[in-house]
Amino acid sequence: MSPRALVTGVTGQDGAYLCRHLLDRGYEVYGTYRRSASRNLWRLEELGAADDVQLVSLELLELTNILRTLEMVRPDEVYNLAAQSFVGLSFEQPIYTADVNGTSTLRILESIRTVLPACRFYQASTSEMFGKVQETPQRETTPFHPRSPYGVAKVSAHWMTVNYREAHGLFACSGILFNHESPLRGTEFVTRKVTSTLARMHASGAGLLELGNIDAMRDWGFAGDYVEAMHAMLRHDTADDFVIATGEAHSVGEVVVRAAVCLGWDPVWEGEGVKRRCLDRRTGRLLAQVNPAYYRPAEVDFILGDASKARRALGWAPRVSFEELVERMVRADCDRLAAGRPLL
Ligand code: NDP
Ligand code: GDR
Repeated sequence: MSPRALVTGVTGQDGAYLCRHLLDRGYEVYGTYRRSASRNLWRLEELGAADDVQLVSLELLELTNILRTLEMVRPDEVYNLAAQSFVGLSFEQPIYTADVNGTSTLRILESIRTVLPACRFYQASTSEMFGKVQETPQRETTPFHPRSPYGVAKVSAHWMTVNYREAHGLFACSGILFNHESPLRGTEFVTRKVTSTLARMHASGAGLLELGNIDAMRDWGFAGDYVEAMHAMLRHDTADDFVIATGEAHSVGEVVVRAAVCLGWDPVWEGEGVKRRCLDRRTGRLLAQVNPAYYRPAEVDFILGDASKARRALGWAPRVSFEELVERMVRADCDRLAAGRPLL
């Protein structure tokens, strides 16, 4: 019999890549979506997985929805990817974010304990838990200091996952993933905001990219590589927590430069502080500028992960470089525009 997986947040970036990965390995895949939101299946469609995933409507805030879904699907593995995942928005909607990202993980763990205690559980934890970093690079033992309601909620979900493993013996893993991007990334996140805006500016000859903190440094990998690590954690002989990262950091300003180069521009950042602007040296065209409206009330300045435990125990390593990642994203946005498709 095929193994059966339940993936929450199947309409998101990681949900789509993980479903593709599991389907390719013979899994029967059930994906949850919110009935209250429009059913945006474009990511699953781009990966050719929309017809093969069995969709189940599930609201994470409703305990009985979770219990009923577990009883109906009876999965061998649950991947909890659903979340209010935009850090910036969590400052505006902290209570909702705490409930969806924090307490909902507890709802799922408690439901698994009650209905299906042998089921394996993956929690989508994050480098945002390190926030104001206590050491560099960050590893599984680095203390947390989250800098946003999003990060605080994810710390709570992480410790609940550890607690259900220790207290109730659940096979529960927490994957501490650093930023991972792809052509399927939402346009509210900075990498895709850069590639979609610059691609549109390139095609139309008009427009301007406005950004907040261009000095923020992130350890950026490719989402397709990272979902392989999620699966490997649940296939490992013991439940554990793992940092997943590339070990290389780049600034937001570098993402702009790399994307602009892919589009044939010769970009350079100039000026100071909020007056910083990125120009095309050849034509003098203004490509990007800083707009303090995009600054966050508290920022994560620099994060860098050490994934050596995952490399040793799971045999996992990233394959796509930063340069190739940005290039793939720019190319995908240009192709969508050329085909007259919207940049979703
Ligand atoms: P996305 O924002 O692309 O996807 C989030 C998913 O969660 C969407 O399917 C969304 O549904 C769903 N969702 C949101 N709120 C609810 C709710 N109340 N009930 C049910 N479903 C809901 O995120 P990613 O795919 O990028 O990330 C996946 C997970 O990994 C998230 O938990 C994120 O916090 C975490 N993470 C992501 C990293 C990254 O760099 N991408 C790094 C580390 C952790 P809808 O489409 O209806 O909005
Ligand atoms: P992050 O990703 O907060 O790291 O969370 P995001 O792409 O939103 O921001 C990265 C950095 O870029 C700076 N920045 C901007 N960010 C956005 N979105 N828009 C801008 O205009 C802009 N200008 C500068 C931000 O201040 C920040 O420093 C992502 C999410 O996927 C989380 O769910 C996940 O947990 C973490 O990555 C790891």
